[in-house]
Amino acid sequence: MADQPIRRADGAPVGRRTLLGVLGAGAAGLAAAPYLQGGWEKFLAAVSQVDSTGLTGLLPNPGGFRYYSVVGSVPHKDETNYQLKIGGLVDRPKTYSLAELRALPQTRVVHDVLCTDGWRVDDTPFTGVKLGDLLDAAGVRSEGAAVRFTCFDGAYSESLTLEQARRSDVLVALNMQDKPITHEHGGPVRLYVAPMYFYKSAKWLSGIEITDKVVPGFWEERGYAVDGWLDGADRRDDAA
Ligand SMILES: Nc1nc2c(c(=O)[nH]1)N[C@H]1C(S)=C(S)[C@@H](COP(=O)(O)O)O[C@H]1N2
Ligand SMILES: [Mo]
Repeated sequence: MADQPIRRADGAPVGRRTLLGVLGAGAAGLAAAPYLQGGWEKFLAAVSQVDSTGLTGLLPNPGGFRYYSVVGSVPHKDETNYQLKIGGLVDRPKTYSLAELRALPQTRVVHDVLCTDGWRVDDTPFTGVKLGDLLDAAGVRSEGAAVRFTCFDGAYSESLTLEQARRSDVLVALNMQDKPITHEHGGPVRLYVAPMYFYKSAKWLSGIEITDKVVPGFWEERGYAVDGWLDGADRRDDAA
């Protein structure tokens, strides 16, 4: 399985060159600057987004995951200042603290994680609140048809149809690999969409808005499929 070429959900092979292409000329400046300005995290973020030389593969890569961020630095949040806002076409908009999310029933989903860039981490457990439970609590209005996700990095966004969002393997995740999600991996709270490519799993989740149609997310505005379903055996589509 691991030696098969990874294809984008629309069938096109995806590689670092695709990212380079969509990032365009602005990426060249980004590659050099953050390292000089200091901060290993910034350097990793920049390199992992723009490197086409294979250098990324030589960087520390604990557990097989790569660190991705479309911005150079992201504020740290924890139980003292984290907030998740649910609004849009709902009867009961609500802002959750981390403690409130932790107090809700937790679901553990174990699935293979696949990035369109070609790396994968098999059998990765994520634990958190079913997105469907939060939607039920908010009371989605009849005009609601899709969900838009926003992030406290101030840049990334994602989307799902309401039907996709209500699947039992779509989580507002608090734990990854049975530990609280680290800042690098999008903590304290990230989305986890198990049956889709990992770009759908927005890190640093801060907003869930019910909309009347799908609003394409950050990468989707740059050519990625809105429906990010994994293919064939990788999808292991056993959840309703
Ligand atoms: N906020 C935010 N979420 C994001 C991204 C990002 O750059 N910013 N990258 C996406 C992509 S393409 C992947 S593969 C995964 C990477 O998650 P990781 O950094 O925890 O490995 O996060 C997804 N969610
Ligand atoms: Mo990705």
